[in-house]
Amino acid sequence: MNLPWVESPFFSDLLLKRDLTPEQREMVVHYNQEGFLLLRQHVSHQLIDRALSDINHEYPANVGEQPGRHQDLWKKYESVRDLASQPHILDVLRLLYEREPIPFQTLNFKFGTQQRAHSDAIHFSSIPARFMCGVWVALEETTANNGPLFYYPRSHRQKEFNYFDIGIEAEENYAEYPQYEEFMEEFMEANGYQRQEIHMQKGDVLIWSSNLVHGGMPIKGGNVTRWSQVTHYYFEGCMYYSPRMSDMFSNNLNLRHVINIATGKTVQHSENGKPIETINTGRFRYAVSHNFTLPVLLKQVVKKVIGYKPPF
Ligand SMILES: O=C(O)CCC(=O)C(=O)O
Ligand SMILES: [Fe+2]
Repeated sequence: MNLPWVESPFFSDLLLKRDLTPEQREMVVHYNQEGFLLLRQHVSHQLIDRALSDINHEYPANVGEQPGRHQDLWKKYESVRDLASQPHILDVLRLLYEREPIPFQTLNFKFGTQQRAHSDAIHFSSIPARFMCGVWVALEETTANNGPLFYYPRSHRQKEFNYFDIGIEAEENYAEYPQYEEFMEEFMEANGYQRQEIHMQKGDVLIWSSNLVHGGMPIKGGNVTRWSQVTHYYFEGCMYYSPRMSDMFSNNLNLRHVINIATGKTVQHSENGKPIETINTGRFRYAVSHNFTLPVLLKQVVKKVIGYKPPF
């Protein structure tokens, strides 16, 4: 199957063919079954303190004030980059996905996000599917008070729902997003998934698979911080796109410009390892097959951009 082996319906057979330590076996089985993996004390407190002192001034004093969230601070701070490319975490991801991991986006939060249930697969998907995951690092302890993470164990096995599935149109802003969140909440409830809240210590790491439904609990404790970093990862050898902004009906994918945080280099889209050229036409970045010629390329662009199919 063209899927990560930990997501394969043939996982049990594949597991027999792997030469793993008991600890590795436990990790991959848990990830396969539950869709997440908790690694306790996997990031040094020294690195976390360095990151906190770098980014502290980027945030307002109080919960609710903006900006509560910063995307891609890795471009500015080496400590954020280091958190996103921890060798030991990369090794665990290689074990789980058997492809080279690509950290491509960081989000740093001072306060709990209180985000409603969602799967990251609405924002980031790949072809072949599911070569994506989130890695959440606790930069301080999370408790019932400061808006800890929650997830629905085993929800990763569900279909990757997109806007088309629930009858709303692709969009660049977030106007329709609450409809998607409502759908996900209702779907979890109607299908018997149980929400679990997780409390973590500074230095603990949670890996969630691309389609695990998760979010942030309400902040109950008033003006309390919840410093955290999420890094989103892709894996080599895929096409990378954003379902939320793609027209899934006509298969017009909003391809992403992916930069590998660990190397600073742009990542080549590819079809099972064969390079795919892409053309940025504004809203959509079109894919052109790996064996294209100039006329084929022109034809594709003309057809996609003005909807006219040239007779050559
Ligand atoms: O930190 C949180 O509360 C949730 C973050 C999240 O869902 C994400 O970054 O994908
Ligand atoms: Fe998320």
